[in-house]
Order: sequence, then structure tokens, then C-alpha cells
Amino acid sequence: MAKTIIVSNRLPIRIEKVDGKKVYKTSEGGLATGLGSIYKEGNNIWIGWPGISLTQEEEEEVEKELIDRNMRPVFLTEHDVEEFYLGFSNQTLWPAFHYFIHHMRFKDEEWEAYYNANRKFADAISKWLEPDDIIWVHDYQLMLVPNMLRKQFPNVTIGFFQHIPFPSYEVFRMIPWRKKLLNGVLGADYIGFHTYDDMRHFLSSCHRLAGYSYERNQILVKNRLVEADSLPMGIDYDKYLESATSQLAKAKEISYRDSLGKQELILSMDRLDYSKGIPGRLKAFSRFLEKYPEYQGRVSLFLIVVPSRDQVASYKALKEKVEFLVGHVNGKYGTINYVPVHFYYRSFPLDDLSAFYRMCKIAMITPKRDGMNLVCKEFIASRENEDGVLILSEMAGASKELSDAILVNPNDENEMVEAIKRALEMPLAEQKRRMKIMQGTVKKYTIFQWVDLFMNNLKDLKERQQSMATKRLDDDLKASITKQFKKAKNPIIFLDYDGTLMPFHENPDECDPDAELSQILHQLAVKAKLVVISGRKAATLEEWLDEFNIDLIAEHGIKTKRAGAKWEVNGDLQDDGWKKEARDILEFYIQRTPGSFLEEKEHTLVWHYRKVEKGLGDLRSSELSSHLKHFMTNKGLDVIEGDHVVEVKPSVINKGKAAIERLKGEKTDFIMAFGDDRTDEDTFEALPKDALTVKVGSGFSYAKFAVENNEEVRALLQDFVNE
Ligand code: GDG
Repeated sequence: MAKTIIVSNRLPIRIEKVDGKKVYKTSEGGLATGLGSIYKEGNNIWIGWPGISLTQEEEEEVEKELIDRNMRPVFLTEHDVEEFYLGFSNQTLWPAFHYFIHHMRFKDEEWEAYYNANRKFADAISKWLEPDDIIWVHDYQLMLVPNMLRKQFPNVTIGFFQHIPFPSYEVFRMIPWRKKLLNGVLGADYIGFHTYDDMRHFLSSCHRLAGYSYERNQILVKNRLVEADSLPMGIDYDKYLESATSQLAKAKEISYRDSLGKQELILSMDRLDYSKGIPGRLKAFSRFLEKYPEYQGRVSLFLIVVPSRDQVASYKALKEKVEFLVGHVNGKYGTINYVPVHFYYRSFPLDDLSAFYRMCKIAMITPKRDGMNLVCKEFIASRENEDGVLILSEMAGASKELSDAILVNPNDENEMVEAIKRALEMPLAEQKRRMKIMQGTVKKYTIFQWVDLFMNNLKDLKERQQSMATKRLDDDLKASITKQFKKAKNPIIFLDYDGTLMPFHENPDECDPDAELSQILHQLAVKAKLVVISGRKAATLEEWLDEFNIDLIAEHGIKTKRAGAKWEVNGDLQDDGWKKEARDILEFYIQRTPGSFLEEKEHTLVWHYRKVEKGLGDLRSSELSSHLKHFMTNKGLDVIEGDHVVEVKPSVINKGKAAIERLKGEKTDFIMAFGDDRTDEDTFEALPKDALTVKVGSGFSYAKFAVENNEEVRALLQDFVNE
């Protein structure tokens, strides 16, 4: 039976040595909990590093011992850990992805170690992989694994989820191995990020650095449809609520409260990391006590820092900085009865965390950058009485879902100072109103729902890939389709124009039908309803094709003209106010790109670059597309990259919608459509299932069949009219 293989750098278990003996410690992390519902089932497995370097004999033992727990270990040497994990992963990728560019370092030997370690993971997966298995790879340590597997197993199903942010192209492009990293991830079919912005940044890097164009969130990678998506991760809500309402957590809260005194507590809990903004939080708290001295003696910061990566120099320095700042605040504002900052550099069991979530009315979570941040969600789930206030950095992925927190810019100390005051003084009713909304959100989007959604989307994408595998139209099929056409009483045929009926021409204005095409159209129009459906201007289509007495759909579906009737606009088009801004952008590119020019249609704008020096045109067109995609977000527009053109059009209408509109009320017994480019895919996708759809050219398509070129299209149409 097909299985699911979860892959992450660390297994959900870690081995430690106590008195020379191996001890297995299970991870209680969010991911392990969420994926527990998968990897513990049937023959599914989790592949990862068990967190320790062992002798060969011990490795063999561990391998056997983990089998029953549905885990398969990947063993890393101390050198791997040093160079791959602490080196490239945590001193190149981590700082780059969190916008700490001054901490980034680029070492060839660490890149090599990263490559080799990824290879070890890929090899381990291949060892256990069987046909139809699904692989789900996690996080930035394993970005090369998807493509390593893709090369070996071209049809395998692979998902990838990035748990940390994906930076803007401007930062990502600084990494010397950027293209290899992107291609590595693009080996996956479905790629998840916590936020829409991470996804957008990834797509833009794929476009600008690796040359892949994308439509919405889809990229065609060597004819394989790849989809990026925004899928915020949640927590096991009930687990945190149950733990926080347990007798043990309540008892601990009471005993801690007794020792701490009566101060209001602000919780701060993070792993030791410069991305978490711990010094900034301490400074803001210190400023708060200075600016509002009436709060001295009344409020304490409960600061938990969980040890992490402290062999790395920048982390060591951070620890010293935090210790210095804690000492400074306590020295300045502390009294015999008052400790301003309670500082713990250690981790705690869950019962303790739950007691902390209970006893601190305010949680102050102000990372400089965070992929998601689960601590704030756990705090929300633990607030049994629906009171409490969350101060949250707008740089954490979670801020996109939790707009009822007090959102702050972690670089704005004044704003953080005021946020502390606001939180302390927030009326109970207001606290409850906000907390209830946030609890509703966190309860709805749990880790289990996230896992289900990811797996379903991955499977769905694989099905769509399969349905896009087109079949060459051979002679037998052509004969059978011709027979069907001849039998049909009311056939309708949708025909794209350029590239489908006509070959591409140096000069796009000289593409009126030649004698052969004219003859075919004249004869065919008698036997079938013909609809030419093109991106061209209405006036051009009318000038070239009106004589055939056929239907015309222009500007990618925006306007339709029934044979003998007048032009009509399809869809509910908003005003064309967007055109001015878009035109300014296009003009900017025209100035910088000799030979390019603007074509203005009634409802779309087109930038042409077929006369531009080769290379420069491609470069500028990809820059322009990214630029347009960025500026057109939320404006209801599509950017289409066609043959030497970049076009902006309203997204409310496309060829597919126009074709369906044309079919309304039509009692037809034969529907066929021909097209060659991206915009024709909308037609193929939209038409009824029994329609015969034909893609002209190679590549994946929603069409059922494929032919090589426009000559083959004409030959088939000629067969239709031959007696
Ligand atoms: C990545 C991304 C993203 C913390 N201290 C203790 C403890 N914890 C638990 C928390 C929470 C988890 O660790 C930390 O979760 P985060 O979300 O903050 O961050 P990471 O897991 O480090 O990292 C992050 C996440 O992946 C998920 O995609 O949100 O942005 O960086 O569950 O409760 N648990 C215990 N004792 C502690 O002292 N038991």
C-alpha cells in the first residue's frame, strides 16, 4: 500500500547519552504533534536525524530500534552537523531568510556540506520509497532534497513546506547558490509557506533568478505544474487548553504567584535567537519603566530564553547582550521587594509553560522576523477566562491572522512602550472582545486542519498534473473525430488565431488570413458555428474575419461579436482607471528598451518586444512582469506573458468565461477548441468535459489532445469540410 514519508532535519525524537547509555526523548513540538496523525499510521514513516553522532554499531542498533516507532534515521557526522547544520543552514540561510544580512556568511565548504547532507537525506528516502508514495519535506535545511528526488523519480509526488520566512528577491539574490536552492525546491509539486508574502517572494525569485514565469501561484517547471501556496500553520488548540486548565498547571500558578508577589506579569518566551528581538523588548520595557515611573514596582517582565545554537558566535554574543540588559534593568529599577525582570535561560516542561500562560496577563511577542510564531497562539489557547492581551510584532507570520492583538513594529521602541501601557490599562471587556476573536481563529485553524489541507492540496495538484498530460492526435483519432464532426447536427468550434490558425509573423499587423485559411473558413462556416477567440483587438478581428460570417471574441474574452451582429462587452468590467498607472509603468520600460512599444486596446494594455535586441527583451520582459505583478496586486488584473508580449488585462473575464458565455442557450452536439498559449488554457479548462480540446505545440495543457503546429490544425479542419 502506498505510504506517506515525512522528512525533516530532526526526527520527532532525540537520542541523548546518559551514563554512556542511549536514551530516547520524544519531541512535543507542534510539528511532531500535528504530523503524529500521519506518521504513526500504517506503514507511513518519518525520516530525519536523531540529534546525535554515533558509532556504526550504535547506528545499526538505532535503526532497528526506531522501526517500531515508524521512524527511519539519517545519520550525520559531527562534521556534517558543524558545516551543514550550524554552518550553512544557520549561518547562511537562517540570517538571509530573516533579513539579518550582516550575520550571513558564504563559505564554499559549508555549501558543499549542505549539498552532501541533503544527498544523505535523499538517499535515505530513495531507500524506503515505493511506487505511489507521497513525500513531504520540511524546511530550509532540506531545500535541495525535492529536486534530488525528482531527478531520480520523475513522477513521484513531493510536497515541501518552508517554516521560516522567504525573503524578498533583493535579499535572496545575495546568496551565491540562490539558483540551485530555488531549483532544489522546485523539484517539489506543492510548496507551502506561512504567509502570502513569503509565497510572493518565492515566486518572484523563481521568476527573476531562475527564469520561470508564473501565472497566479503556478509555475511550469519542465512541463510539470508546480504550485506555491500560503498555508498558515496552527497548533493543537485542545492540548494547550487542557493543559492550562489542568489541576497541575493551576497548582503551579498558585505556588509561583506566591513567590513572585503581586506584580502584573508580561510574558516573553523565545528560543535564543537574534530574530526574536529579545534585546529590543528589554530596552522597550526599560524605557517604559523610565517613562511611566508609576509602574515601577507594579509590573515585571517574565523573560524565558530557551538555549539554542549557543556554539555559534553570534548566539553567544546575543546571550551576553541579553544578560547585560537584564542586569542593567534590574540594577536600575530593582528594589528589595521588586525584580523588574525575572530571567530564565532554560527550557521548561509543558505544565510550567501552561502555568506561565495562565499567570501572565500580557504576552509580549515581538520578533524582528518570524515565519509564524506558535507561542502567541499557545498563549491565546491557554487563556481559559478569555482575558489577557497579546502584544505582537507585525513581522511575525502570525500577525496576519491575529489582527486583534496590539500589533507593533519591533523596531519602533516608542510604539512598544505605548503598547505595554495600553495592554496594562486595557479594560476587561475590551480584552475579552479581542481575545474571543483570536481564540476563534486559533481554534478553527489547528495543526490538524493544516496537515489535512496540505495533504489534500498536494494530492489534488498531482491529479491536475495528470489531467494535464495531453495525448498526441494520431491519424486514427483524427479520423474518428472527423467522423464525429460529420455526424454532428449542431457543431461549434472555438479557434484561437495567432499560432493556431496562422503562423507567427515578424510583423503582427500582417497576419490577415492567407488564401488557404480563407478557403477553409468559408467552407467550414457553412457546416459549423465558428468562433475565433483571440487576444487581438476587436477592430483587427473584424477587419480580417468579418467576411466569413463567423463569431468573434476579442481581447482575451472581453468583447464578443456574433456573426452579423454588433460588438458586446462580456463580464462586469470595472472602469479602466488602472490603465493610467499601468501605462506609466509600461512607458518606463519603453524608455529603457529600444524597439519595444505599447499597444493600447480598449480594455487591455500590451507591451511588445519582438523588435528588441534578443536577450535584452527577455530580461526586460521578466522585470516588467514582476513589476506589474507587484503593482497590480488586489486590483483585479492579470499579467499575461505571451509571445514577445506582456499584457495587462482585467481578471474578471478570460477566454474560458467568454467561451462558456457563448455556449449559453446553444444546443450543440459537438464542441471543439484549438489554442496554443496560456490564455487558451482557460478555454480548455472551462469547456464541458466532453469537449474535444486541442493544444497546438508541446507542453502540459488542460487540453485532451495535442498537435504539432498550425499546419496540422488546418489539415484537420480541411478533413472536416472534405466530402
Ligand atoms: C519555526 C519558525 C514557526 C519554547 N520553549 C519551550 C517550549 N517551546 C515551544 C513553544 C512552541 C515552540 O517551542 C516554538 O515555536 P515557534 O513557532 O516559536 O518556533 P520554532 O519551532 O523554533 O521554529 C517559526 C515554526 O517553525 C512552525 O512552523 O512558527 O516561525 O521559526 O511550541 O511552546 N516547549 C517546552 N518548553 C520550553 O521551554 N516544552
